[in-house]
Amino acid sequence: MKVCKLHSLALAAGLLVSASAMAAGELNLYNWSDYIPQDLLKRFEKESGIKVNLDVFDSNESLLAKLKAGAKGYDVVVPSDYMVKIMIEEGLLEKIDASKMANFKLVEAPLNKPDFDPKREYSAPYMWGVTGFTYDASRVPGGKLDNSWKSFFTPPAALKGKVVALNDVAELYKAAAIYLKVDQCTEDPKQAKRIQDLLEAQKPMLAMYNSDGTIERMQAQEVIMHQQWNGAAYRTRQKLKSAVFVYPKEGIPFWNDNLVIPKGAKNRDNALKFINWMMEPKNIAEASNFTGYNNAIKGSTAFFKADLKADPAINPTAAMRALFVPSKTCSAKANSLRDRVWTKLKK
Ligand code: N2P
Repeated sequence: MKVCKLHSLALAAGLLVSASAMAAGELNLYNWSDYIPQDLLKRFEKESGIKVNLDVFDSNESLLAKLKAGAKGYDVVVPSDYMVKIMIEEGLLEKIDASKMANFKLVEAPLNKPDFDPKREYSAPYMWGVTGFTYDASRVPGGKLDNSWKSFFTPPAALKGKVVALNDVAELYKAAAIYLKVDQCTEDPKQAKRIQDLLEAQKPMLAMYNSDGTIERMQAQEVIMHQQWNGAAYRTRQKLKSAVFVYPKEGIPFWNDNLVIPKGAKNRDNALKFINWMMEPKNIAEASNFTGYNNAIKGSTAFFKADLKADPAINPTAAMRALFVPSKTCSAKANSLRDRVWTKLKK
């Protein structure tokens, strides 16, 4: 995307451009939608003199496609765990040695040495969370659904057309694999077919596949059930008290998102400054308070809003953590099976 377009986007989003900001240059941030508060970006602009332009995406796969298509002009982008690994392997990332940054000492284990980038040469942590589903208890038969992926994949007939799945192949495929007890990286066409059948059977129950606007869609009671990230679920509950976020008993995908610099970024120094700044407890806490997700920075919970700190969906108990299923980076064979399921499903 051209900088002028980014600029107008940022203006539309209400970011301030001060004279000093122009002097220190710019930072083009490409983040998930609704995933960083404008006020925090404004404060960064004020403290650093760097003007931030924000553009947004809705899945790891769209981010990858964008970078592979040769998008230039982004200085910081925000891939999840498995996608960091893919991007490293594809040579799409700058080496940033995040582990040598001043604030890196605050990164808690295990995210100081994650499998996808064990020395933190290319990435620094942003938020972490899980992907379950939310339902509106005031509108489901009997007021309660089983804590199982079954409730989402084969919902009660009364929910027909009132269920939404994320428009995200990785998230939907992983959830289906967990429910069916299939390896998320299966290379067996028979197992992939089982996932296909489950998703095809679910499709007539769905209103749509969409990863954006999940909070508003639930709060407006346009739909009754939504596959959702836990932070979005927390935000949904701020207005819709009857919203219940489910940690399915079969397991729940666990993810963590990361700040990285794409190869050839023009404002590398500003990007490094931003990444280190985001590892300050107060700054990352402000992002958590807005997004409703936890983070890996020691001392940040002291700045959390009380209800965020108290919410087990965000600060999970040991029993809940036992249900976490981390993402794996699958083989090309597994990915092509998965992508075929998706293409067929979306036809
Ligand atoms: C928020 C995006 C959450 C990121 N809209 C999930 N990895």
